[in-house]
Amino acid sequence: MTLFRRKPHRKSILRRDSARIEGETVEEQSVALSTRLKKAPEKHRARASFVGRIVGVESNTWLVEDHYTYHQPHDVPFSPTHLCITGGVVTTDNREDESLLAVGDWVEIAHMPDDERRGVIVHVRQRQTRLFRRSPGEHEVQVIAANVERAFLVHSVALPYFSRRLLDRHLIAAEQGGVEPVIVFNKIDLGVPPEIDQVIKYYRDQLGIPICRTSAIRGDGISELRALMRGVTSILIGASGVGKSALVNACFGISLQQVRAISRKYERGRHTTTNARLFHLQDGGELVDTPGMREFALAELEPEELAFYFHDFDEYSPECKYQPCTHTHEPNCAVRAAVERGVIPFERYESYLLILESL
Ligand SMILES: Nc1nc2c(ncn2[C@@H]2O[C@H](COP(=O)(O)OP(=O)(O)OP(=O)(O)O)[C@@H](O)[C@H]2O)c(=O)[nH]1
Ligand SMILES: [Mg+2]
Ligand SMILES: [Zn+2]
Repeated sequence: MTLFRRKPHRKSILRRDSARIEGETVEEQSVALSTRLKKAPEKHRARASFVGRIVGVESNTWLVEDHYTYHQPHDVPFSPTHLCITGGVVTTDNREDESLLAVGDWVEIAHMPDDERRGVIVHVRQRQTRLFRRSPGEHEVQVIAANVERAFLVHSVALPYFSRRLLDRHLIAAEQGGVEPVIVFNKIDLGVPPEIDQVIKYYRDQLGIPICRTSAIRGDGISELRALMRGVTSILIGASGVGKSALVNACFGISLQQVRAISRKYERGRHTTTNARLFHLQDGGELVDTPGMREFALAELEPEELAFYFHDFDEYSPECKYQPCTHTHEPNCAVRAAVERGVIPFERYESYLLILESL
């Protein structure tokens, strides 16, 4: 898979988070601290007493499993966690314009003096991969999860309706973040309409994306899904109501996550899961369940880069008369010709145009 190369990160960027340290005046202390830290970030990091991984979040508290506990074999899906906050100033090895913290991050933590189970996040380590989108109504890049290797892009046959456009966005986000995609087509017990089946097959046959057909209720495809989860950190993403949490429960064989019927009136999910949460699989590997995301606005993407993520265009785009070609209005565009011949489905090209317009 060709991955888009991004600009190198600036090391140890300082960030001030909403929770400020106490002091005479908050601003004064904060400014003084950052000035000091800019000169000696190592000193700041030296405060940390252990390393851990963020496995969940509850209001403003991050749930962190320490390195040692994290790497123990897991008979149960979760271990006791440290309740951590950000103590005013945090250094990070990641980009400044994206979420400071996300489930899956490896962080360095200082214990609270009076309580072993509480800590302050001092530093965020470099993310190896990150699944991100543009947060709704804001400009910040929202990291949905960090350091995940495989993303299950969950879509359902119906209830809610299957959206090819959302799938196309998911695929781009996975590639941008360096995460391997697997399409999970859930609720097959409801019957698979041939036209949707056709669409799904296109992604497997033309783009080589693995597909898992599942029914969380009946159990179809669950062992296949579990095999794909073994030994890696995976994440489930998809619109609310497609059955992500039901799949978590089916994979673990216990009721771990709350599952709720979709709204009859709107045929949409009810946003049952509210925060991302990481669980340990018994036979190795971790799985992150996430809240439903109906909107998936792409971030860090320039309009002229978009076509590179449509790999079914790859065969044709070198033949376009104008280079670079946006495949919209240019004469003698080989991609548009392929769409007219029907070798690239019109809906796929339409997805491209819609995303292009949104950028
Ligand atoms: N028929 C059928 N229903 C399913 C299947 N999987 C999940 N459901 C139902 O779909 C509804 C929503 O399931 P959830 O697991 O809560 O969906 P979710 O994707 O986690 O939704 P959010 O947490 O809101 O993002 C529930 O009523 C489930 O019982 C399936 O394979 N077949
Ligand atoms: Mg859920
Ligand atoms: Zn073209």
